[in-house]
Amino acid sequence: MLQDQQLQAAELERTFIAIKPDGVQRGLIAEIISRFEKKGFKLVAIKIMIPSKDFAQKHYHDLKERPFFNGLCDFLSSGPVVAMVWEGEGVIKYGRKLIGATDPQKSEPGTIRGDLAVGVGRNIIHGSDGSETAKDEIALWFTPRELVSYTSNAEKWIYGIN
Ligand code: IDP
Ligand code: MG
Repeated sequence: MLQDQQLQAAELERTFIAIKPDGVQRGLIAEIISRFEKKGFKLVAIKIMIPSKDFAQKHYHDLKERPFFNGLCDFLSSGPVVAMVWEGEGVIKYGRKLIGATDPQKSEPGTIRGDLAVGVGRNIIHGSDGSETAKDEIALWFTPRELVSYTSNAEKWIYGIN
């Protein structure tokens, strides 16, 4: 059972999750949010926006040497994206588990990409891959005032605090 202080520290872990234009156009917003919400993670920021190509290039800057970089950035900026920050114990690593492998052909059934996507270039969702990227991506997509810190009534049932 986590003590109050540990819970506070755990709560501070945040990750950046985005539903890409294909997920939005395919009507999968609620389905994807629901998987994070039902797990017990807490939504602390959300907005819908169409990123510019320049913004997409910033988001994917780590991949700029890859042959698919240009097409990927064109795609991310081709329509509305739902940008979110989710909070919870282990949310960065477990969020990636919920999402599944990059190539939906290799994602396990039960994961978001495994259940809902087929092609690697249209894999519907993005999730930060580590604590540094999470920090950078949250700062790129959101201002500090857009991040809402609050206690959920469900937390004592999720973390076992009485
Ligand atoms: P991730 O989204 O699982 O973290 P990354 O390697 O960071 O995967 O790649 C970012 C995105 O670039 C992927 O989600 C996918 O949409 C796209 N991508 C990755 N590899 C390929 C590829 O081989 N061909 C086309 N698109 C790719
Ligand atoms: Mg990645």
